[in-house]
Amino acid sequence: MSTHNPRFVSLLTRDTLALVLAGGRGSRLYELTDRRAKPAVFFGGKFRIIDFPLSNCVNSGIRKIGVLTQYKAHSLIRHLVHGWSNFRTDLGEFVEVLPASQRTSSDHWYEGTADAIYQNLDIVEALNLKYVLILSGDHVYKMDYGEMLAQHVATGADMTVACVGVSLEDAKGFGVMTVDEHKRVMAFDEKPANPQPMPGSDDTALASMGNYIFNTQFLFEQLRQDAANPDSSRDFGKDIIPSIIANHAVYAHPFRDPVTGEQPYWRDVGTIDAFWEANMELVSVEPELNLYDETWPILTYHRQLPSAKFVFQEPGREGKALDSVVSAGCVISGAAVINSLLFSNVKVHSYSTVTDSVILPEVSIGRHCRISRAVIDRGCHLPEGTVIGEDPVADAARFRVTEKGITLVTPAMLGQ
Ligand code: ADQ
Ligand code: ADP
Repeated sequence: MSTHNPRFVSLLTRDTLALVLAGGRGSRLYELTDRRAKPAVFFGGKFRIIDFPLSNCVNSGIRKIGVLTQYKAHSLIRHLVHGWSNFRTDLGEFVEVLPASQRTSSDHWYEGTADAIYQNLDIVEALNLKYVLILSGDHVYKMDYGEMLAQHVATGADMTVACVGVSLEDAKGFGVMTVDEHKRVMAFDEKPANPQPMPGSDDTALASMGNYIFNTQFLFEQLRQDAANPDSSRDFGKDIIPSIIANHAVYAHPFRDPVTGEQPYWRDVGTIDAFWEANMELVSVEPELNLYDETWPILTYHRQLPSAKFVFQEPGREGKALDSVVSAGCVISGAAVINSLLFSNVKVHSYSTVTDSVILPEVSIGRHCRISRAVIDRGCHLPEGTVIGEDPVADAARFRVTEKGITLVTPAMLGQ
Protein backbone atom coordinates (compact mmCIF):
# COMPACT_ATOMS: atom_id res chain seq x y z
CA MET A 1 0.00 0.00 0.00
CA SER A 2 1.27 3.46 -0.84
CA THR A 3 2.34 5.57 2.09
CA HIS A 4 0.95 8.55 0.10
CA ASN A 5 -2.60 7.29 0.46
CA PRO A 6 -4.26 9.74 2.90
CA ARG A 7 -5.98 6.80 4.60
CA PHE A 8 -2.68 4.98 4.95
CA VAL A 9 -2.62 4.72 8.75
CA SER A 10 -6.33 4.15 9.30
CA LEU A 11 -6.33 1.30 6.78
CA LEU A 12 -3.49 -0.29 8.74
CA THR A 13 -5.07 0.13 12.15
CA ARG A 14 -8.31 -1.41 10.85
CA ASP A 15 -6.34 -4.42 9.66
CA THR A 16 -4.61 -4.97 13.03
CA LEU A 17 -5.38 -7.26 15.93
CA ALA A 18 -3.94 -6.14 19.26
CA LEU A 19 -3.06 -8.85 21.75
CA VAL A 20 -2.30 -7.58 25.24
CA LEU A 21 -0.11 -9.85 27.37
CA ALA A 22 -1.68 -9.56 30.79
CA GLY A 23 -0.67 -12.76 32.52
CA GLY A 24 2.41 -11.64 34.45
CA ARG A 25 2.54 -11.66 38.20
CA GLY A 26 4.83 -8.66 38.76
CA SER A 27 6.52 -10.45 41.65
CA ARG A 28 8.51 -7.40 42.79
CA LEU A 29 5.24 -5.75 43.77
CA TYR A 30 5.00 -8.40 46.51
CA GLU A 31 1.66 -8.41 48.34
CA LEU A 32 0.20 -5.83 45.94
CA THR A 33 0.02 -8.65 43.37
CA ASP A 34 -0.87 -11.45 45.78
CA ARG A 35 -4.43 -11.43 44.56
CA ARG A 36 -4.24 -9.67 41.21
CA ALA A 37 -2.04 -9.75 38.12
CA LYS A 38 0.23 -6.74 37.59
CA PRO A 39 -1.89 -5.30 34.74
CA ALA A 40 -4.83 -5.18 37.19
CA VAL A 41 -2.89 -3.09 39.73
CA PHE A 42 -4.51 0.26 40.44
CA PHE A 43 -2.93 3.43 39.12
CA GLY A 44 -3.49 7.16 39.20
CA GLY A 45 -6.71 7.49 41.24
CA LYS A 46 -9.21 5.59 39.15
CA PHE A 47 -7.32 3.49 36.63
CA ARG A 48 -5.67 0.09 36.41
CA ILE A 49 -2.37 -0.34 34.56
CA ILE A 50 -4.03 -2.23 31.69
CA ASP A 51 -6.24 0.78 30.96
CA PHE A 52 -3.18 2.48 29.43
CA PRO A 53 -2.38 -0.01 26.62
CA LEU A 54 -6.11 -0.55 26.03
CA SER A 55 -6.78 3.20 25.80
CA ASN A 56 -3.76 3.56 23.52
CA CYS A 57 -5.31 0.98 21.19
CA VAL A 58 -8.66 2.73 21.11
CA ASN A 59 -7.09 6.17 20.66
CA SER A 60 -4.90 4.76 17.86
CA GLY A 61 -7.95 3.35 16.06
CA ILE A 62 -7.17 -0.29 16.89
CA ARG A 63 -10.40 -1.73 18.19
CA LYS A 64 -9.98 -5.46 17.81
CA ILE A 65 -8.30 -6.47 21.01
CA GLY A 66 -7.60 -9.73 22.82
CA VAL A 67 -6.30 -9.78 26.39
CA LEU A 68 -4.27 -12.86 27.34
CA THR A 69 -4.61 -13.67 31.00
CA GLN A 70 -3.07 -16.28 33.24
CA TYR A 71 -1.91 -15.41 36.76
CA LYS A 72 -4.69 -14.41 39.23
CA ALA A 73 -6.93 -13.18 36.48
CA HIS A 74 -10.21 -12.72 38.35
CA SER A 75 -9.74 -9.09 39.33
CA LEU A 76 -8.50 -8.30 35.80
CA ILE A 77 -11.34 -10.13 34.07
CA ARG A 78 -13.92 -8.41 36.27
CA HIS A 79 -12.41 -5.06 35.32
CA LEU A 80 -12.45 -5.93 31.60
CA VAL A 81 -16.01 -7.19 31.71
CA HIS A 82 -17.26 -4.13 33.61
CA GLY A 83 -15.27 -1.52 31.78
CA TRP A 84 -14.18 -2.78 28.43
CA SER A 85 -16.95 -4.94 27.03
CA ASN A 86 -19.22 -2.25 25.60
CA PHE A 87 -17.58 -2.14 22.18
CA ARG A 88 -19.56 -1.98 18.94
CA THR A 89 -19.41 -5.59 17.84
CA ASP A 90 -21.59 -4.64 14.88
CA LEU A 91 -18.69 -2.44 13.73
CA GLY A 92 -16.22 -5.27 14.23
CA GLU A 93 -14.87 -3.85 17.51
CA PHE A 94 -14.21 -6.02 20.55
CA VAL A 95 -12.15 -6.61 23.64
CA GLU A 96 -12.03 -10.35 24.32
CA VAL A 97 -10.47 -12.16 27.22
CA LEU A 98 -8.28 -15.06 26.11
CA PRO A 99 -7.58 -17.05 29.25
CA ALA A 100 -4.86 -19.67 29.42
CA SER A 101 -7.07 -22.51 28.36
CA GLN A 102 -4.88 -25.22 26.97
CA ARG A 103 -6.35 -24.81 23.52
CA THR A 104 -3.53 -26.74 21.94
CA SER A 105 -2.91 -30.40 22.58
CA SER A 106 -0.16 -29.65 25.11
CA ASP A 107 -1.04 -30.22 28.72
CA HIS A 108 0.41 -27.09 30.29
CA TRP A 109 -0.60 -23.51 30.91
CA TYR A 110 1.20 -20.80 29.01
CA GLU A 111 4.94 -21.01 29.23
CA GLY A 112 6.53 -17.83 27.90
CA THR A 113 4.86 -14.95 26.10
CA ALA A 114 5.16 -16.61 22.66
CA ASP A 115 3.36 -19.68 23.98
CA ALA A 116 0.52 -17.47 25.22
CA ILE A 117 -0.05 -16.33 21.62
CA TYR A 118 0.59 -19.78 20.16
CA GLN A 119 -2.12 -21.33 22.30
CA ASN A 120 -4.61 -18.89 20.78
CA LEU A 121 -3.41 -19.28 17.22
CA ASP A 122 -6.71 -20.68 15.95
CA ILE A 123 -8.57 -17.60 17.21
CA VAL A 124 -6.01 -15.22 15.69
CA GLU A 125 -6.08 -17.12 12.41
CA ALA A 126 -9.86 -17.00 12.16
CA LEU A 127 -9.83 -13.20 12.43
CA ASN A 128 -7.75 -13.02 9.27
CA LEU A 129 -6.13 -9.62 9.86
CA LYS A 130 -2.89 -8.55 8.25
CA TYR A 131 -0.99 -7.34 11.32
CA VAL A 132 -0.73 -8.43 14.94
CA LEU A 133 0.29 -5.87 17.54
CA ILE A 134 1.51 -7.62 20.69
CA LEU A 135 1.54 -5.39 23.76
CA SER A 136 2.84 -5.72 27.27
CA GLY A 137 0.03 -5.06 29.72
CA ASP A 138 2.46 -3.87 32.37
CA HIS A 139 3.36 -0.28 31.51
CA VAL A 140 1.96 3.20 31.96
CA TYR A 141 2.34 5.45 28.90
CA LYS A 142 0.45 7.12 26.09
CA MET A 143 1.52 5.94 22.63
CA ASP A 144 0.05 6.15 19.16
CA TYR A 145 0.54 2.67 17.75
CA GLY A 146 -0.49 4.00 14.31
CA GLU A 147 2.94 5.61 13.95
CA MET A 148 4.63 2.31 14.69
CA LEU A 149 2.41 0.51 12.17
CA ALA A 150 3.19 3.14 9.54
CA GLN A 151 6.91 2.62 10.10
CA HIS A 152 6.48 -1.15 10.05
CA VAL A 153 4.87 -1.02 6.61
CA ALA A 154 7.12 1.72 5.20
CA THR A 155 10.28 -0.24 6.08
CA GLY A 156 8.89 -3.51 4.72
CA ALA A 157 9.57 -5.17 8.08
CA ASP A 158 8.55 -8.68 9.05
CA MET A 159 8.56 -7.58 12.67
CA THR A 160 8.97 -4.25 14.48
CA VAL A 161 9.97 -3.84 18.13
CA ALA A 162 9.13 -0.65 20.03
CA CYS A 163 12.05 0.64 22.07
CA VAL A 164 13.07 3.25 24.60
CA GLY A 165 16.37 4.44 26.02
CA VAL A 166 16.99 3.25 29.58
CA SER A 167 19.94 3.53 31.95
CA LEU A 168 22.57 0.79 31.73
CA GLU A 169 21.58 -0.40 35.19
CA ASP A 170 17.89 -0.67 34.28
CA ALA A 171 18.80 -2.29 30.95
CA LYS A 172 19.70 -5.50 32.79
CA GLY A 173 15.97 -6.11 33.21
CA PHE A 174 15.05 -5.63 29.55
CA GLY A 175 15.67 -6.98 26.09
CA VAL A 176 18.55 -4.82 24.81
CA MET A 177 19.21 -4.29 21.13
CA THR A 178 21.74 -2.91 18.70
CA VAL A 179 20.45 -1.31 15.51
CA ASP A 180 22.06 -0.10 12.28
CA GLU A 181 21.56 3.36 10.77
CA HIS A 182 18.25 2.25 9.23
CA LYS A 183 17.03 1.04 12.65
CA ARG A 184 17.31 -2.57 11.59
CA VAL A 185 17.92 -4.75 14.65
CA MET A 186 21.36 -6.35 14.41
CA ALA A 187 21.59 -7.91 17.89
CA PHE A 188 19.10 -8.63 20.67
CA ASP A 189 20.04 -9.76 24.19
CA GLU A 190 17.35 -10.62 26.68
CA LYS A 191 18.27 -9.29 30.16
CA PRO A 192 22.02 -9.03 29.53
CA ALA A 193 24.38 -9.01 32.52
CA ASN A 194 26.49 -6.29 30.88
CA PRO A 195 24.29 -4.12 28.70
CA GLN A 196 26.12 -2.05 26.10
CA PRO A 197 25.26 1.62 25.58
CA MET A 198 23.89 2.71 22.23
CA PRO A 199 26.32 4.51 19.92
CA GLY A 200 26.80 8.15 20.88
CA SER A 201 25.86 7.56 24.52
CA ASP A 202 27.79 6.45 27.61
CA ASP A 203 24.94 5.60 29.87
CA THR A 204 21.84 4.67 27.84
CA ALA A 205 20.94 1.37 26.22
CA LEU A 206 18.19 0.71 23.70
CA ALA A 207 15.57 -1.44 25.43
CA SER A 208 12.57 -3.30 24.09
CA MET A 209 9.24 -2.06 25.48
CA GLY A 210 7.81 -5.55 25.01
CA ASN A 211 5.55 -4.19 22.23
CA TYR A 212 5.83 -5.89 18.84
CA ILE A 213 4.20 -5.71 15.42
CA PHE A 214 4.26 -8.81 13.25
CA ASN A 215 2.96 -9.50 9.78
CA THR A 216 0.40 -12.13 10.74
CA GLN A 217 1.60 -14.86 8.40
CA PHE A 218 5.18 -14.33 9.52
CA LEU A 219 4.10 -14.59 13.17
CA PHE A 220 2.35 -17.90 12.50
CA GLU A 221 5.43 -19.33 10.81
CA GLN A 222 7.70 -18.28 13.66
CA LEU A 223 5.39 -19.52 16.40
CA ARG A 224 5.00 -22.90 14.72
CA GLN A 225 8.75 -23.25 14.29
CA ASP A 226 9.33 -22.25 17.90
CA ALA A 227 6.72 -24.73 19.13
CA ALA A 228 8.59 -27.50 17.33
CA ASN A 229 11.85 -26.59 19.07
CA PRO A 230 12.20 -28.56 22.32
CA ASP A 231 14.94 -26.22 23.59
CA SER A 232 12.83 -23.08 23.38
CA SER A 233 11.38 -21.42 26.47
CA ARG A 234 8.64 -20.04 24.18
CA ASP A 235 9.37 -16.39 24.84
CA PHE A 236 9.54 -13.49 22.38
CA GLY A 237 12.51 -11.85 24.09
CA LYS A 238 14.47 -14.99 24.91
CA ASP A 239 13.78 -17.16 21.87
CA ILE A 240 11.87 -15.70 18.92
CA ILE A 241 13.54 -12.30 18.42
CA PRO A 242 17.15 -13.51 18.78
CA SER A 243 16.43 -16.37 16.36
CA ILE A 244 14.93 -14.24 13.57
CA ILE A 245 17.10 -11.13 13.40
CA ALA A 246 19.78 -12.70 11.18
CA ASN A 247 17.47 -13.82 8.38
CA HIS A 248 14.43 -11.58 8.62
CA ALA A 249 13.71 -7.86 8.55
CA VAL A 250 13.32 -6.84 12.20
CA TYR A 251 13.23 -3.11 12.85
CA ALA A 252 13.24 -1.00 16.00
CA HIS A 253 10.64 1.71 16.45
CA PRO A 254 11.93 4.35 18.88
CA PHE A 255 9.14 5.70 21.09
CA ARG A 256 9.51 9.45 20.57
CA ASP A 257 7.33 12.51 20.48
CA PRO A 258 6.91 13.24 16.74
CA VAL A 259 7.15 17.00 17.33
CA THR A 260 9.86 17.41 19.97
CA GLY A 261 11.74 14.18 19.27
CA GLU A 262 11.91 13.58 23.03
CA GLN A 263 11.15 10.28 24.69
CA PRO A 264 7.68 10.50 26.23
CA TYR A 265 6.61 9.27 29.66
CA TRP A 266 6.91 5.48 30.03
CA ARG A 267 6.96 3.75 33.37
CA ASP A 268 7.33 0.19 34.46
CA VAL A 269 5.70 0.33 37.89
CA GLY A 270 7.40 -2.95 38.74
CA THR A 271 8.32 -2.36 42.37
CA ILE A 272 6.52 -0.88 45.36
CA ASP A 273 8.89 2.10 45.29
CA ALA A 274 8.25 2.66 41.57
CA PHE A 275 4.52 2.29 42.17
CA TRP A 276 4.57 4.84 44.97
CA GLU A 277 6.77 7.25 43.01
CA ALA A 278 4.73 7.07 39.80
CA ASN A 279 1.52 7.72 41.71
CA MET A 280 3.09 10.52 43.75
CA GLU A 281 4.28 12.19 40.54
CA LEU A 282 0.64 12.68 39.60
CA VAL A 283 0.14 14.79 42.71
CA SER A 284 2.81 17.28 41.62
CA VAL A 285 1.74 20.54 40.01
CA GLU A 286 2.62 19.61 36.43
CA PRO A 287 3.04 15.85 36.16
CA GLU A 288 4.79 14.53 33.09
CA LEU A 289 1.87 12.15 32.55
CA ASN A 290 -1.10 14.36 31.70
CA LEU A 291 -4.29 12.52 32.57
CA TYR A 292 -6.37 15.57 31.69
CA ASP A 293 -5.48 15.48 27.98
CA GLU A 294 -8.78 15.33 26.10
CA THR A 295 -7.07 14.29 22.87
CA TRP A 296 -5.81 11.06 24.47
CA PRO A 297 -8.38 10.03 27.07
CA ILE A 298 -7.53 7.12 29.36
CA LEU A 299 -10.67 5.04 29.64
CA THR A 300 -11.53 2.80 32.55
CA TYR A 301 -14.33 1.22 34.49
CA HIS A 302 -15.50 3.15 37.46
CA ARG A 303 -18.52 2.68 39.63
CA GLN A 304 -21.08 5.44 39.83
CA LEU A 305 -20.11 7.16 43.07
CA PRO A 306 -21.00 10.39 44.79
CA SER A 307 -18.48 13.26 44.67
CA ALA A 308 -15.64 13.67 47.12
CA LYS A 309 -16.63 15.52 50.28
CA PHE A 310 -14.63 17.58 52.79
CA VAL A 311 -16.20 18.13 56.19
CA PHE A 312 -15.31 21.04 58.47
CA GLN A 313 -16.02 19.80 61.98
CA GLU A 314 -14.77 22.71 64.11
CA PRO A 315 -11.77 25.07 64.09
CA GLY A 316 -8.61 22.94 64.17
CA ARG A 317 -10.60 20.00 62.84
CA GLU A 318 -11.07 20.94 59.21
CA GLY A 319 -11.45 18.29 56.55
CA LYS A 320 -8.98 19.31 53.84
CA ALA A 321 -6.70 18.08 51.09
CA LEU A 322 -3.66 20.02 49.89
CA ASP A 323 -1.61 19.16 46.79
CA SER A 324 -3.55 15.93 46.52
CA VAL A 325 -5.66 13.93 44.11
CA VAL A 326 -8.93 12.81 45.68
CA SER A 327 -11.29 10.47 43.83
CA ALA A 328 -15.05 10.05 43.87
CA GLY A 329 -16.74 8.64 46.94
CA CYS A 330 -14.07 9.92 49.35
CA VAL A 331 -15.04 11.64 52.59
CA ILE A 332 -12.40 13.59 54.48
CA SER A 333 -13.94 14.60 57.74
CA GLY A 334 -12.00 16.73 60.20
CA ALA A 335 -8.76 15.29 58.81
CA ALA A 336 -5.90 16.53 56.65
CA VAL A 337 -4.68 14.90 53.45
CA ILE A 338 -1.40 16.36 52.21
CA ASN A 339 0.54 15.52 49.07
CA SER A 340 -1.31 12.23 48.67
CA LEU A 341 -3.36 10.34 46.16
CA LEU A 342 -6.67 8.84 47.24
CA PHE A 343 -8.48 6.32 45.04
CA SER A 344 -12.27 5.94 45.19
CA ASN A 345 -14.28 5.53 48.37
CA VAL A 346 -11.59 6.38 50.90
CA LYS A 347 -12.84 7.63 54.25
CA VAL A 348 -10.50 9.62 56.49
CA HIS A 349 -11.81 10.39 59.95
CA SER A 350 -11.22 13.22 62.40
CA TYR A 351 -7.85 14.19 63.86
CA SER A 352 -6.00 12.09 61.28
CA THR A 353 -3.28 13.13 58.86
CA VAL A 354 -2.31 11.42 55.63
CA THR A 355 0.94 12.67 54.07
CA ASP A 356 2.91 11.56 50.99
CA SER A 357 0.79 8.43 50.64
CA VAL A 358 -1.10 6.42 48.05
CA ILE A 359 -4.42 5.08 49.36
CA LEU A 360 -6.16 2.47 47.22
CA PRO A 361 -9.98 2.16 46.98
CA GLU A 362 -12.35 1.29 49.82
CA VAL A 363 -9.90 2.15 52.60
CA SER A 364 -11.00 3.65 55.88
CA ILE A 365 -8.62 5.51 58.14
CA GLY A 366 -9.89 5.80 61.70
CA ARG A 367 -9.54 8.75 64.06
CA HIS A 368 -6.16 9.95 65.35
CA CYS A 369 -4.11 8.16 62.67
CA ARG A 370 -0.86 9.53 61.27
CA ILE A 371 0.04 7.94 57.95
CA SER A 372 3.04 9.00 55.91
CA ARG A 373 5.02 7.58 52.98
CA ALA A 374 2.70 4.60 52.71
CA VAL A 375 0.82 2.54 50.15
CA ILE A 376 -2.42 1.25 51.67
CA ASP A 377 -3.97 -1.58 49.68
CA ARG A 378 -7.62 -1.84 48.73
CA GLY A 379 -10.03 -2.60 51.54
CA CYS A 380 -7.77 -1.87 54.54
CA HIS A 381 -9.44 -0.54 57.66
CA LEU A 382 -6.83 1.26 59.72
CA PRO A 383 -7.95 1.27 63.33
CA GLU A 384 -8.05 4.43 65.45
CA GLY A 385 -4.61 5.69 66.41
CA THR A 386 -2.62 3.80 63.71
CA VAL A 387 0.77 5.42 63.08
CA ILE A 388 2.70 4.49 59.93
CA GLY A 389 5.90 5.99 58.57
CA GLU A 390 7.47 7.26 61.80
CA ASP A 391 9.17 4.17 63.20
CA PRO A 392 10.61 1.94 60.44
CA VAL A 393 11.43 -0.89 62.86
CA ALA A 394 7.92 -1.06 64.27
CA ASP A 395 6.47 -0.77 60.75
CA ALA A 396 8.70 -3.53 59.40
CA ALA A 397 7.49 -5.86 62.16
CA ARG A 398 3.90 -5.61 60.95
CA PHE A 399 4.06 -4.45 57.36
CA ARG A 400 6.43 -4.41 54.36
CA VAL A 401 8.90 -1.53 54.37
CA THR A 402 10.81 -0.97 51.11
CA GLU A 403 14.40 0.12 50.53
CA LYS A 404 13.25 3.69 50.11
CA GLY A 405 11.26 3.51 53.34
CA ILE A 406 7.80 3.21 51.84
CA THR A 407 5.41 1.10 53.92
CA LEU A 408 2.99 -1.23 52.16
CA VAL A 409 -0.06 -2.26 54.17
CA THR A 410 -2.52 -4.91 52.94
CA PRO A 411 -5.70 -6.25 54.58
CA ALA A 412 -3.96 -9.58 55.28
CA MET A 413 -1.23 -7.78 57.27
CA LEU A 414 -3.95 -6.22 59.40
CA GLY A 415 -5.59 -9.60 59.92
CA GLN A 416 -8.56 -8.44 57.82
P1 ADQ B 1 9.58 -9.13 30.93
O1 ADQ B 1 8.71 -8.00 31.30
O2 ADQ B 1 10.55 -9.63 31.94
O3 ADQ B 1 10.39 -8.77 29.58
P2 ADQ B 1 7.53 -11.07 30.89
O4 ADQ B 1 7.60 -11.31 32.35
O5 ADQ B 1 7.42 -12.23 29.99
O6 ADQ B 1 8.76 -10.31 30.35
O7 ADQ B 1 6.30 -10.09 30.66
C1 ADQ B 1 5.94 -9.52 29.41
C2 ADQ B 1 4.44 -9.26 29.39
O8 ADQ B 1 3.75 -10.46 29.24
C3 ADQ B 1 3.87 -8.64 30.64
O9 ADQ B 1 2.87 -7.73 30.25
C4 ADQ B 1 3.28 -9.80 31.43
O10 ADQ B 1 2.16 -9.37 32.20
C5 ADQ B 1 2.85 -10.70 30.31
N1 ADQ B 1 3.01 -12.14 30.52
C6 ADQ B 1 4.09 -12.80 31.01
N2 ADQ B 1 3.90 -14.13 30.94
C7 ADQ B 1 2.69 -14.29 30.37
C8 ADQ B 1 1.92 -15.43 30.01
N3 ADQ B 1 2.40 -16.64 30.18
N4 ADQ B 1 0.70 -15.22 29.49
C9 ADQ B 1 0.22 -14.01 29.25
N5 ADQ B 1 0.89 -12.91 29.55
C10 ADQ B 1 2.12 -13.04 30.10
C11 ADQ B 1 9.69 -8.44 28.38
C12 ADQ B 1 10.56 -8.71 27.18
C13 ADQ B 1 11.78 -7.79 27.22
C14 ADQ B 1 11.30 -6.35 27.27
C15 ADQ B 1 10.39 -6.16 28.48
C16 ADQ B 1 9.78 -4.78 28.51
O11 ADQ B 1 10.95 -10.08 27.18
O12 ADQ B 1 12.57 -8.00 26.08
O13 ADQ B 1 12.41 -5.47 27.35
O14 ADQ B 1 9.31 -7.09 28.41
O15 ADQ B 1 9.13 -4.62 29.73
P1 ADP C 1 -9.02 -5.79 43.11
O1 ADP C 1 -7.75 -6.08 42.41
O2 ADP C 1 -10.17 -5.57 42.19
O3 ADP C 1 -8.90 -4.91 44.29
P2 ADP C 1 -9.67 -7.56 45.19
O4 ADP C 1 -8.78 -6.84 46.14
O5 ADP C 1 -11.13 -7.55 45.45
O6 ADP C 1 -9.48 -7.14 43.71
O7 ADP C 1 -9.16 -9.04 45.09
C1 ADP C 1 -8.59 -9.60 43.90
C2 ADP C 1 -9.13 -11.00 43.77
O8 ADP C 1 -8.71 -11.77 44.87
C3 ADP C 1 -10.63 -11.02 43.83
O9 ADP C 1 -11.14 -10.84 42.55
C4 ADP C 1 -10.92 -12.37 44.42
O10 ADP C 1 -10.85 -13.38 43.44
C5 ADP C 1 -9.78 -12.58 45.35
N1 ADP C 1 -10.01 -12.18 46.73
C6 ADP C 1 -10.58 -11.07 47.19
N2 ADP C 1 -10.59 -11.05 48.53
C7 ADP C 1 -10.00 -12.21 48.91
C8 ADP C 1 -9.68 -12.78 50.17
N3 ADP C 1 -9.97 -12.18 51.32
N4 ADP C 1 -9.06 -13.96 50.18
C9 ADP C 1 -8.75 -14.59 49.05
N5 ADP C 1 -9.01 -14.08 47.84
C10 ADP C 1 -9.63 -12.92 47.76
